Amino acid sequence: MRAGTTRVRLVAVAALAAVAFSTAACTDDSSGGNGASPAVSGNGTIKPGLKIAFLPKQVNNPYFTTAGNGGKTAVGEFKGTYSETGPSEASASSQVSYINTLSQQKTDVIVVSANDKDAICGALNEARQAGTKVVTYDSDTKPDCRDLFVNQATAEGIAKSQIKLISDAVGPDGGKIAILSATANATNQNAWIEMMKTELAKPEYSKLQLVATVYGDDDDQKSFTEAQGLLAKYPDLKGIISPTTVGVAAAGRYLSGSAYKGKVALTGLGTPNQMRAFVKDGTCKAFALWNPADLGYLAAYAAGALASGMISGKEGEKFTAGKLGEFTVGKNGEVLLGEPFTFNASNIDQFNF
Ligand code: RAM
Repeated sequence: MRAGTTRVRLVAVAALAAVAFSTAACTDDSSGGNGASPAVSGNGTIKPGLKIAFLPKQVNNPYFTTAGNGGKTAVGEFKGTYSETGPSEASASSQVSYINTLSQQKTDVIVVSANDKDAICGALNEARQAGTKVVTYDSDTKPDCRDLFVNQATAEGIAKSQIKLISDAVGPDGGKIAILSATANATNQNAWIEMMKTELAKPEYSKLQLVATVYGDDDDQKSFTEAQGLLAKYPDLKGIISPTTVGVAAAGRYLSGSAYKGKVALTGLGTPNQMRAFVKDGTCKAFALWNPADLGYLAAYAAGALASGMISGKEGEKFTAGKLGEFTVGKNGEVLLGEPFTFNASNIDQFNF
C-alpha cells in the first residue's frame, strides 16, 4: 500500500501543480479510443469488448456526470463499452433494480457509488454469483459485497481538510458549527463525519462546537431548506460544513441571499462550477474536492483490470490506469486516488467542472 500511496500522491501532486488538474480543465472528456495510454498492467492486457456500467448514487448530479465522463474516456481507451444508468434520488435501496437489470444484461463490471453500504449488498452479490465483477467508487459498500473500492481520498485526509477550512473561515474565536450532509445512509459522508468529530476533539479546535448534523439527501431543495433551518434554530451559528457537492452549493445559495452572507462561514466539498459564484461573492472562502473525472477514469481502469483477470482485489496487486500511472491495491481491496485539493478565489477560475 505504501508504495502505491506514495505513487498516487506524486501523481496527484503533479496533476494539481499544473493547469492540468488533469482532466479537470475539460467539461466533456469523453472522446476516448485514441488514447496514447496502453491498457496494460504488470500482469497482462485489458480484454477488448468489456461491458462496463457506471451506477452513480444519482444521475442528475454534475459531480457524477464528470466522474462518468472520466470513466467513459478510460473505457474508450481500452476498447470497451461504457454505459451509465441510475436513480434520480440517492435513497438507500434505489439502486437495487438497476443492479438486477445490469446483471441480467451480463454486464462485465458494475462500477457503483453506494447509497447504502448494506441495502444493495444482496443484489450485488447475486450479480457477482452470475459472473459480474463489482467495483465501488466514491461511496463504498461493506467490503464483502464488492471486489474493489476506488477511494477518492482517505477519510482522515478529507476530515482534516474540512475542519481546517472551517476553523480558518470562522476565525480564532471559534463558535458553533453544523454539518449539512447528504443522505443519512451515505457510506462516504458518514465515514468523513466520524473522522471530522475525531479531528474536532483535538485541542487546537477546542473553540469549535459542533451543534448539529442535518441531511439534505443530496437533493438541492431539501439541502437549501435544511441550511435555512439550521440558521433558524441556531441564529448564532458561525459556520457550516457541507461535505457534499449538492449540499454545499444549496447552502451557498441560501447564505448568499440571506442576511447571514459573509457572517456565517461556509465550506465543504464542492465542484468549482457550482461554487464559483459563492467564492466570488464572499459566501465561501475556500472548499475542497478531488478530480471526479480522475476518480471515474481510475475506477474504469480498475474495472477493466479486474474483469481481465489482471488483478483480483488482493492487497499488493498493481495495475496501470492509463495516464494516471500505476496503482497498488491496499487493505480491504481499496485503491486510493490521492488527496483532496483546496479551491479558493486565487485558483477557482483555472477549473471547469
Ligand atoms: C456528492 C455525493 C458524492 C460525494 C460528493 C462530494 O456529489 O454525495 O457521493 O462524494 O458530493
